[in-house]
Amino acid sequence: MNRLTIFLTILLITACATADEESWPFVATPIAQFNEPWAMTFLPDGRMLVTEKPGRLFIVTQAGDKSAPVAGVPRVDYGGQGGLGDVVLHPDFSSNKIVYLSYAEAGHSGTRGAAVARGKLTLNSDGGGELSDMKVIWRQQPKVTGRGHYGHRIAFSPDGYLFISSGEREKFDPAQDMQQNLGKIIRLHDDGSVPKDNPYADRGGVTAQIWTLGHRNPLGLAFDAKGRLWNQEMGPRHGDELNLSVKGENYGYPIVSNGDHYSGKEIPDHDTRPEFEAPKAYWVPAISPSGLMFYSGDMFPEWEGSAFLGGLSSKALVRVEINGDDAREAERFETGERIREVEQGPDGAIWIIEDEKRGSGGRLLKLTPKVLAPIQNRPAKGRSAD
Ligand SMILES: [Ca+2]
Ligand SMILES: [Ca+2]
Repeated sequence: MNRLTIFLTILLITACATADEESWPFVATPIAQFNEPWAMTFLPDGRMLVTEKPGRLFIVTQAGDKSAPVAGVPRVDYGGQGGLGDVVLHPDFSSNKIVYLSYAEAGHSGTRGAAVARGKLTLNSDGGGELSDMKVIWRQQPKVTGRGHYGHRIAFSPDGYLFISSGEREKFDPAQDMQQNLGKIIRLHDDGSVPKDNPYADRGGVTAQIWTLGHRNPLGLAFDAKGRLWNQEMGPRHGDELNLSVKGENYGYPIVSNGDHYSGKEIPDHDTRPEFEAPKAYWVPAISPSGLMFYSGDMFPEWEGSAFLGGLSSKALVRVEINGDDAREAERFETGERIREVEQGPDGAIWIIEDEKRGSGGRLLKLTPKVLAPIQNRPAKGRSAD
């Protein structure tokens, strides 16, 4: 390319980005910046808990004021995709102050595994806080080498069960191995004990924890307004999925996928093996989903019931419309940055966290509806009746 072509290409890209933003029904306001942010959740007082992968947890106001790092975060195995992961509140947080953290935990001989710990968060008068009585209530078994595909998103069901997405740690077959809890979605009581009505409870061991199997790297787990559990997951080479996660079902990885192996080796598509649950929506090419939220707020009434997925490689916020059991991508807002996490705020604003941009952090952004033009600039309405 000569210089003029490069110049014109840059101009075109800039023009497109601007045109994109102009068409968005929201304004994206940067609120704060973090180093390798990974997950967030809202406290009852409207402030946020935000995790950073190297092992820090912050309390952040909606104006962007950040506390000192919260004390008492467990030691994490930081590296690759691993470190501090998700943060969620106990459904009775207002009375019991219990929070849950997921993170990569070191084992023997260079092995690692995701763990979930819970403890009490004490909020201090200076805007910060500390964790106490942290106790591990769940672990990936077995711990394996490598630093990828921990999954480890956490969600509480409306009836108070704790669900954890457990990635297959880039080892493929564990997703189908009922003696391991890798590549599964897990259902537990809030204290980590196994509910008696789990689909494989009578088999004991880690098998009893399993809610669904055949997952790859689920980086999003959320309940819709009807109380149904959904998970999204990274496909292999393409084939990212949004699944309705139904008790006891097998989602087929690595036997089937609408993507293929990175080596170029084909994986049969879902329609070749109808005995496995197929995704309700899938993406070829990949969007690389991270974060999952179902919208139920007042600020964007037209999006009631939609699922929102952050996109890493797609550098986008993806809106998926749900109709009964069907799901389809309805809109894609290309933000130009990798999106790691999506949440709905207490007032219905949408909050997103960008992924770390090599050495320069990732931003927390608040999305609110575009404000109407000032009254004097609006087209005259009803003048003739004056
Ligand atoms: Ca979250
Ligand atoms: Ca395939």
